[in-house]
Amino acid sequence: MSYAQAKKKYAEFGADTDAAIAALKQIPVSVHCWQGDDVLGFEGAKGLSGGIQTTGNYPGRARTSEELMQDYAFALGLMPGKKRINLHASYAFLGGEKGKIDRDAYRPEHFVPWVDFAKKQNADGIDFNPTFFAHPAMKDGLTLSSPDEKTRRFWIEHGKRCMEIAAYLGRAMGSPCLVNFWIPDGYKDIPADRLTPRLRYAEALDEILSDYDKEWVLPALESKVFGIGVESYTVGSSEFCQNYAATRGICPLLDNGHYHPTEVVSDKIPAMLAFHKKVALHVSRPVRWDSDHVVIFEDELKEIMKEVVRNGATARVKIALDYFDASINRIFAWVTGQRSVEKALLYALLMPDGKMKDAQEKGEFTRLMYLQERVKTLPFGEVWEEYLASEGQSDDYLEAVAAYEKDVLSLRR
Ligand code: RNT
Ligand code: ZN
Repeated sequence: MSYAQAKKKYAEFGADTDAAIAALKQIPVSVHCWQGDDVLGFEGAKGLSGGIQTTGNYPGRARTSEELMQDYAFALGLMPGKKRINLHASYAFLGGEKGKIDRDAYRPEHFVPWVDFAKKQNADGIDFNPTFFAHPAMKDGLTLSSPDEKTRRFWIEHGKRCMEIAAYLGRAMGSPCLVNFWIPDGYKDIPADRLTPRLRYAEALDEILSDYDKEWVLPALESKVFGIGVESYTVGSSEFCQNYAATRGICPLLDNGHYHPTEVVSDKIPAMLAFHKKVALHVSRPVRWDSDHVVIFEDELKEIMKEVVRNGATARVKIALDYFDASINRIFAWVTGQRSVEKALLYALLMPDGKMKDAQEKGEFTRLMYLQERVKTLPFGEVWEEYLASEGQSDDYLEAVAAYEKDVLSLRR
C-alpha cells in the first residue's frame, strides 16, 4: 500500500495524516544522556547506587566524555523529530577541578561543552537532573531527608547549584530547562517514623526552590514506589510528590516504572492535567519492577500518548525518556526507545478523537468500541514511513547501528 492509499483510509475516519506528521514534528522529546554509559557519569563512578541498577554487559560502553558524546551524537542522528538533551549533574566537565570540587560546588561553566554539543545537534533545549545517587555523601542511603545536618546541607547545596546550572542552560539554549528532582531516600525495612523524613524532604526542597530563575527554569518532582534495597518505605512517594508539586506550583513528574504494577500512568495524566499547567513524564518500561527496559511500541505507551494528544496537551506534557539497558547494543536501545515514543505519538495523532469522544458523550458505547477496535488495523506503517522519510530517516536503522558497532564500539576494549 502507498502512503496516498493509507492517507485515504485514515481520511475515512476523519484523520488527516499530513496534519498528524506536521504536528509530530513540533513535539519535543527529551533524550537522556545516561543510556550511553549505564548511568555512570564523568566523575569516575564504578557502579550505581540509590536503588537503581543497570543490568547486562554488552561490549562498547562509552567510558569517557568524548566517547559518550560521540555515541550520543550518532544515536541522535538516527532519531526523527524534535529532540532535547537531558543531562544529569554527574555528567559535568570538571577539567582540572576533577576530584577537587564536589557536587555541592558544580558551576555552569562545567556544562559549557554540553551547550556546544546541544547547539551542534540542533537540539530544542537542554533539561537537567541533580544527581542524588551513587555518591559517598549519601548517609545510610539518605540525601535530602537525612537526619544528619551535614548530609542534608551537602545535598541542599547540590540542589541549589543545579538550579543555577539549569538557569544557565535554559538561557544559553533560549528554552526553559526542566530540572527534575528525584532522590532515592527510603528504608529497606519497616520504619518507626514515616513522617519526619518527609517533612525534612519538603523543607529541603523549599530551601532549594526558594530562589531561582523563573524565566528559564522549570522545576519538577519525580515520585517513586520503591527501589532495590529500599523496599519498605520511599520518602518521595506518589502522594508526597503530588501534594508537594501542587502546593508549591511546580511540575509533577510521572515515571511509568514508579507505580504499583496494575496502576497506569495513562490514567494519571488526565487526572494531573485537571490541576496542573504542566506535567512531566519519564517514559520507561517496567518489567515486573522498575527495570528501565527499553521503551517499545506497546499498549500502555500508546495509551500514554493518546492521553497527551487527545487532551490537547502536547505543549503541557513534557516528555522525557528514562531507560538504561546494557544487555544489547546501547545505541540501538537508545534509538529504539526514542522511535517508539515518536511512533506512539504519531499513532495517537491519527486517532479519530472527535468521533470517539462524541460516541462517549452520547452514551453510544457500541459505536465507541467499534471505532476503538476498527482503527487498530488502519495502515499505520505507511504513515510512519512517510514521517521517517520526511525526517531523512528510514526504518532500516539496524545496519547503521551494526556498522557503528563494528567501526567504533568493538574497538573499545
Ligand atoms: C530512578 C528514576 C530517575 C533515574 C534517572 C537516572 O528510579 O527513574 O529518574 O532513572 O534520574
Ligand atoms: Zn525516572
